[in-house]
Amino acid sequence: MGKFWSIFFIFWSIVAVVAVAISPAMGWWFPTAAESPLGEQIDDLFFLILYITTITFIGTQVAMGYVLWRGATNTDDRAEFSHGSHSLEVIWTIVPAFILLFIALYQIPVWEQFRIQSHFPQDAVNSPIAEVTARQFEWRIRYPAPGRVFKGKSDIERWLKQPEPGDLYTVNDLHVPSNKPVLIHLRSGDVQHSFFIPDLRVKQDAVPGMVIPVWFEASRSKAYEWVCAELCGWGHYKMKARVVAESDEDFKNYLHELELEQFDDGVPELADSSAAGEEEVSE
Ligand SMILES: [Cu+2]
Repeated sequence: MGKFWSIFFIFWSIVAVVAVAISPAMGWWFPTAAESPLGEQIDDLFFLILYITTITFIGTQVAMGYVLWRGATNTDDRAEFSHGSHSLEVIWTIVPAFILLFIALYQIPVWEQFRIQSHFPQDAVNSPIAEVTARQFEWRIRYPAPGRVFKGKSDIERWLKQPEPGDLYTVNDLHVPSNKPVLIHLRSGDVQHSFFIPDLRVKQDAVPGMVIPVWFEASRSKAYEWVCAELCGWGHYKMKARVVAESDEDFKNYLHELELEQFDDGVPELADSSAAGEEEVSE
């Protein structure tokens, strides 16, 4: 019976080790590969930590398997009574401490790019693509007027404080140029929400009272799923939107169409009205 349990536990630890080892190749961790340059670096960090924990896991499972097997087969051996080992305690405190310190230092460049404003791509910072306001239960988007050039930080702050007549508005459908860093200013109109584009590995809380710059870069031209990742009320599930990354030209065309739609005053074009007038005359 003792052997049964040792084989039982060793078997499942082998299954677990194999599952962990093949998981990156099988794509079990992420819905798709990261589709942004920074996202790729974030995934690399994830897999680095996965490899470290896998090696640790294999070590502990082998040790456990050995103890179980030895206990089941060497029935003559008596268990040794001990008060613990000082040097072992020191080793297994210092080794994980160094591993944690290594991870903390190694991830700094990625964290800097993602969160520290002075490390953001400056072109994106100087011409924010839009302001995004999360509210129960939708994402409101405000683009600066097409062609609007920001003259420095204070001009951007003024635009964020005070909407301008040429601004373009839309909901749940953020268009951005692909293959270059873009920046949005994120705010909340009510409670806490979270701006999350899973395929680009971008996630940032929208906090009431704060305007938070968020930058990202889509490597492909396609529509990305965009969701709220903070339980923000009964309609949280409805905050599913999309981010459309497209070529510069398509993006410009999109803004142009949005502009035509928004500033349509309902009066027929001049050409149409003259045609109607001619008809009247001929009657
Ligand atoms: Cu929300």
